[in-house]
Amino acid sequence: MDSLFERALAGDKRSIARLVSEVERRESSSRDLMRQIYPYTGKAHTIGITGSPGAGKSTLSSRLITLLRSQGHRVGVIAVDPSSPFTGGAILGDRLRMQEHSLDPGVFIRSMGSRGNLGGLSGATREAALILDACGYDTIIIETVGVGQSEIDVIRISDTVCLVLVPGMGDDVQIMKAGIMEIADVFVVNKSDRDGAEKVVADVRIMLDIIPARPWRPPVSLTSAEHDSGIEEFLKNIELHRDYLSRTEDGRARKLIQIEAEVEDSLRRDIASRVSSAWDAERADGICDRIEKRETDPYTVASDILGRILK
Ligand SMILES: Nc1nc2c(ncn2[C@@H]2O[C@H](COP(=O)(O)OP(=O)(O)O)[C@@H](O)[C@H]2O)c(=O)[nH]1
Ligand SMILES: [Mg+2]
Repeated sequence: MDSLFERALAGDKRSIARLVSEVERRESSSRDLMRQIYPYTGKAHTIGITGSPGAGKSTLSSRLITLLRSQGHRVGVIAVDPSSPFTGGAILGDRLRMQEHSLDPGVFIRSMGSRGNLGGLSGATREAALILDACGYDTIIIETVGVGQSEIDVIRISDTVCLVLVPGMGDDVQIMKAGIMEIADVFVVNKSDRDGAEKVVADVRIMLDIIPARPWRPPVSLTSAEHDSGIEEFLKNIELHRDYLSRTEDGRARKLIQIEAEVEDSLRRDIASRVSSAWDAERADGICDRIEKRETDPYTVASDILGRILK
């Protein structure tokens, strides 16, 4: 075991940060690291917090951290934000909102851009969460902007998915967005200090009555992260879901979804990197000129490359 890993396991934040940077770079060397780490994982409860930008995910996370810390938990936070490579602003916002926890040795916070990360959240975020799990953070919060594919991905890396809604944002649309109802384990209507929050709660409950009932009925929390209200009940709902998972087949099914995703992502990543290096070599060799002259064709070239990769 290398000493960096040893120091990280002992809780040294700088070493943990270096490990996370290593998986974030997505180099093939990180695979060996993950192999070493994996046996130490599987203990943490992972909470995914998703919802539109500005819904209050970071503010809520910060409140949750305070509460979890008061109960003696060690908390890891990974904030994923697709907008970060362009503006940097959102990440700065997340940092500021969670700043008060940055000196707490029992809290580890990391922002990650999701740029270029095939499969959105998967990959680097999962591996970062596994690192935090191995390093003794028993509760891990993954904050992700709910756009496009990422909210669907969040189920592949979280035990409990929390969907944050707010009044005045075209709520029906927020709720109806494909797949959202199905993946949320806990609903949170934040900004209860604003008009219309109760209406959103009622709308969510109506929606839950309409969709086919499942053994776990997602509870709906009403919070004002800004005014620190409703956070205890929100956390209680998360804990109810965690307990539900621990005593039912649904819990095992969720774990299997995550494991399948781990293998599949790793496989895809491996194949993708081999394809691109084989293709780069072929291209540098002038294969496109040969195709243009009709000496060969794209289909033969592709299957030749694949044949060589799989050999
Ligand atoms: N009025 C009100 N504003 C809030 C509440 N929670 C968060 N905010 C504000 O909403 C803005 C976005 O919050 P942030 O946590 O960064 O949202 P995120 O993009 O989902 O992470 C910030 O200006 C917060 O201060 C709340 O409960 N009520
Ligand atoms: Mg945020």
